[in-house]
Amino acid sequence: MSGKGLVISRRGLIGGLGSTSALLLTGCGESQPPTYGNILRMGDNLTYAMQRTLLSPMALVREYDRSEITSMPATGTYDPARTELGLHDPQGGQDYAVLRKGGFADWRLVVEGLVDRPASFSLADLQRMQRRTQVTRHSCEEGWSAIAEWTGVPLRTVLETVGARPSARYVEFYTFDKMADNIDMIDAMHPQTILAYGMNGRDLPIGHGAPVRLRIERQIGYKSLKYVRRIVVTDRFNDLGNIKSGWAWYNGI
Ligand SMILES: Nc1nc2c(c(=O)[nH]1)N[C@H]1C(S)=C(S)[C@@H](COP(=O)(O)O)O[C@H]1N2
Ligand SMILES: [Mo]
Repeated sequence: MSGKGLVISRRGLIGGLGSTSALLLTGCGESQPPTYGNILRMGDNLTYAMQRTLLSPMALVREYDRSEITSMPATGTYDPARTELGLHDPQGGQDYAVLRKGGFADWRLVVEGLVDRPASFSLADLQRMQRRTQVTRHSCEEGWSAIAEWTGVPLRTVLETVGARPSARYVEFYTFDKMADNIDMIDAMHPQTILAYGMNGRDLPIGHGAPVRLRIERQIGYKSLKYVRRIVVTDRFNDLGNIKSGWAWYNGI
C-alpha cells in the first residue's frame, strides 16, 4: 500500500467505525487513537482500526489440545534479579530477589487508578478467584512461536473485583524489570486475557515471568508482560515504552 493509500484507508476506517470502536477513539488530546498525528506510526492506527472494525471484540483466538504443547524458550528478561544484563530495573531486581527467596509469599499485585476499591492481592488471593486454563500459541516478533498451557485469573475478574470505573480506557502494567505497557479495555476485558500463575500444569517458572505474567492472546508476544507487580487503570494513553522504542503499541495477530 502506498503512503497515500494509507492516509485514505485510515480516514475511511476511522470514519466508518462501529459504536464500540468509536467509543475508544473519540475524545480529544491524548485520548485520540494512540499514535494520532504521527504518519510514521500509521501502522498502529491501521491494525488497531482494522482489527477493532473487522473482528468481534470478544472473538477468541484458537486454543489447542494439551498434546500440541511445544517447548518454549524463556526470552527477554528471564530473571529480573540478574541485574548485570543491563535490561533491568536495579531496584525492581532487588525487590524481586527478596520476594523470590520467600517463595513469593510476600509478593502483592497492586491494582489502583480509576477503581472504586484499590487493592493488593497475594498470589493465594488470585488463585482463589475465577480460574481459566487455555492452550494457546505465543508468537514472538522475532519470528518464533510456541504453544503452551496457561492458567490464571481473567484480568476482567480482577478489574470487576476492584470496581474499575466506566471512564476507564486503558490498563497499564508495571513489572520487576524495565518493561511496562498498556492495553485498551477491549483487550483488558477479553476472556482470554489472563493474569497467569501457572504454565503447563505447574507454577509459572521464573524464566516465564513468575509469579504472575499477563497473557494477552490477540496480540504479539511482547505485549504479554512477565513479572507483573502493579496494574493501573486509567483514562489516558501513556506511552510506556513501545512507541518511543519503535515498537507498535497495537500489534494484533
Ligand atoms: N517483563 C517482561 N515481559 C516480557 C519480556 C521481557 O523482557 N520482560 N519479553 C517479552 C517478549 S519479547 C516475549 S516474546 C515474551 C517471552 O515470554 P517467554 O520468556 O515466556 O517465552 O515475553 C514478553 N514479556
Ligand atoms: Mo518477543
